[in-house]
Amino acid sequence: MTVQGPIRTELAPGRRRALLRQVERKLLWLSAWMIHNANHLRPNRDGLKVGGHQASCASCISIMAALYFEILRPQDRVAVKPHAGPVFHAINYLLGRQSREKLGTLRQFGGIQPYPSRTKDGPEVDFSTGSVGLGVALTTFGSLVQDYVHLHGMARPEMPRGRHVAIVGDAELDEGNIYEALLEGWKHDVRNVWWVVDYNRQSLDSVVPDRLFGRIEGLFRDMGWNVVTLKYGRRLEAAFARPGGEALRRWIDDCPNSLYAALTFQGGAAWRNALLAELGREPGVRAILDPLSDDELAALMTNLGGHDSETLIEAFRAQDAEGDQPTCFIAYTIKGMGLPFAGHKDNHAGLMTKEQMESFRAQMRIRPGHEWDPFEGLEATEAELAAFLAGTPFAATLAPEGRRLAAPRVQVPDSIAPPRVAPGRKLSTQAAFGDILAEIGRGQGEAAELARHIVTTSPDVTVSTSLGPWVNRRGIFDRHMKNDVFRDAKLASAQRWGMAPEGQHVELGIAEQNLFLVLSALGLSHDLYGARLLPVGTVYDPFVNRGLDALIYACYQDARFLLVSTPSGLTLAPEGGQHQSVNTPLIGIAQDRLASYEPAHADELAVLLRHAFHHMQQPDGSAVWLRLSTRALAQPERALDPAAVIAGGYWAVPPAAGARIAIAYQGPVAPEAMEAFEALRAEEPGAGLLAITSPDRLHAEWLAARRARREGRGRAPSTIERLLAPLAPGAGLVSVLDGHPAAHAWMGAVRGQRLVPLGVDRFGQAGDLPDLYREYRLDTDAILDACAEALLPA
Ligand SMILES: Cc1ncc(C[n+]2csc(CCOP(=O)(O)OP(=O)(O)O)c2C)c(N)n1
Ligand SMILES: [Mg+2]
Repeated sequence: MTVQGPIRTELAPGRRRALLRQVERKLLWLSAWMIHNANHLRPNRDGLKVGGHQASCASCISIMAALYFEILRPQDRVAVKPHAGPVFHAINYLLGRQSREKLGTLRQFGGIQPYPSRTKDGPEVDFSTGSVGLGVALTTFGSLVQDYVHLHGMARPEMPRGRHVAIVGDAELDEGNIYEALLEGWKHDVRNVWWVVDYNRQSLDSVVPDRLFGRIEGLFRDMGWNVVTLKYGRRLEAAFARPGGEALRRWIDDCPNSLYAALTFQGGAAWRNALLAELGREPGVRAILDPLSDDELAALMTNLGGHDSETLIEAFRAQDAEGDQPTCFIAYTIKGMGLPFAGHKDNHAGLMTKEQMESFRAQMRIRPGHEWDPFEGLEATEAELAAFLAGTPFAATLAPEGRRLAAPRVQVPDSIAPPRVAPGRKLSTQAAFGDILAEIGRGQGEAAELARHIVTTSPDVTVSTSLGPWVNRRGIFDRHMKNDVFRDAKLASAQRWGMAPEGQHVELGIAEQNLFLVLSALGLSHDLYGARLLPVGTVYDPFVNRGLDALIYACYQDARFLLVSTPSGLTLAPEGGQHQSVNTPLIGIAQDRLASYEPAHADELAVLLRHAFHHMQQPDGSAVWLRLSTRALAQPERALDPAAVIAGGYWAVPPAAGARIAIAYQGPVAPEAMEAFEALRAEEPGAGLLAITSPDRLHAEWLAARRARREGRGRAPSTIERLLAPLAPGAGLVSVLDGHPAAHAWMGAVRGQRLVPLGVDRFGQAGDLPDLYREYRLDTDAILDACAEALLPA
């Protein structure tokens, strides 16, 4: 059942506030009940604690209620702090966008995820959250991409720019990626971003230090943000205005966070003791405190800005009127507000006991059996509450298709030609990438539409990853026109770096997490802003690791982009061990929703680039990753089967039926493999040479085929099974790549053949390729030694 769409009627502002407070009560109840239900009302079959965060939810009820029911408009996009997921789902339930049945499935298989998930929780989730800090930063880049779409004339005419709002846990501000994003946002003059900090001064383990926020506030201001601090609610402000009130304010201002939290937990009597002990002789103070019951005193002392809907709404509205300057609201709150463990430092994962839940139920006036009823226990009539909900701006429909927009696909030419290489000239995959993209950048013929929708981005390695010629053709994106000073002064440079709103390259500072967050935002543009972009991000392969959590996060959200990581592996020879990537092929295999490739030659690269632009637009597609190199190789003349390159491998030289041995290579070690193969063939004429373009795709298809067979959904062999079938059952297979050998080692299990995997399993070091290939056993001799080993009788 969903809440029925009610009839719109106008409500007086005062009445709306009263109804909002009732809705807050409902959100507090529903979020706590969802978590309670998950923990206590379902059979526990494995003895594991289910968990949940009732205190984190309670902390931000008023903030979220004020935003969703008064401030947000349909075009706004929100990242909800991970542990407030249940509040978010309860809000959608009240708005008729979430079903009652689903609310009961929190943390259950197939049910609502603990932390809001775009891919699993449906179209209401704008940004997934969970790994703290990333969702917050993503709002900045989402806003930038929204501007990009508008400035390129790709936005829907009827859809205005929305604000990007993050509801932020205060501990999230310890994550470094937040500051990287702040700095990058400042450079790009990002607008329309609000971060609302649920400042409960508690994280998971403890109460946070008192002086921290002064520092953080200063940082925001330095980055051009407005900072609005909402420390006290209306009732406390009223008390401060009375005689003795200033002393009370001073006392609270000076009260250490941990003492304040402890008194909150202890309640009214403890507040009175503490206040009287320190302020009892201050004129006027007793007149404020004495008339209040313990409960009233506790309510007064916890009347913080983040729990006072009028304070919140007034501040949001005032900021709204100011314009589009990025704004950080620091809303003071109490973790667990309204629940028995309010303020307790250990409450992060605390759950109400069954007894506590029963008394909470009584307090909320919920009858047994009516726990999920949307209006149960509230004073207002159902009709009035329904009218209130219908009157919230956010309840309006964003687009006919809902909050997840549809964008037409971009036409990709049937094939993309590899660069022409003069006979005898060698070419690296990185150079070929630059050439192909530059050619697309001419925007000629069939590639015109493709060229318009590509957006490139790079963390300060634009030129060194070969994007320069593309950028020269398509320009750098900036919200404002900025001339290229060098060009204007007629100083020679290969790069033309004028910036303009119509530019198609987003130049980033060096922080790799920002790269992946920008790719996330660009790669969700079709869903969020209704315009399909084809993002291409370049980075040095070893530094994928530096942004890895943000890359995983992008994939988790099903963002669609092309990652080009180059140069890679030992081929960065003179750069030494910190620049030579080893583990990236394994990341490529392990990462879901990311199809990873390492071509050796330019013709393969051209096939894969075309595939990437196509694949990232398919409903069942994914992001694509190409691992490239600066090692120039002689280019073969041949007709390639694109499907084989895309599937992950093909026989460069097919083996004879029943062959005893084959060599498999991946990427820029192709010449060593080919040379070893020629020597091997002299003795083993039936030997085969296998070109691997993607151990990831081969492995994924192998698993999928086995799954299909197990489940009776067809018996077709996977590509790797087909490829290895001609070899003798006990054949030897030597595999080699410039990366960790485990990327290939699994192939021995496909048909039980004897695989000797060569690759790099230790830190690299500076050198030239002959030295390094010898040291790390990737050279021709090592491959031949491995062949001998593979041919030894078992
Ligand atoms: C990157 C990352 N590190 C650690 C965690 C585990 N964790 C979840 S919540 C949390 C503390 C959250 O505190 P805060 O952001 O203040 O949220 P609130 O107090 O509102 O619950 C931690 C450490 C996580 N989810 N993500
Ligand atoms: Mg906190």
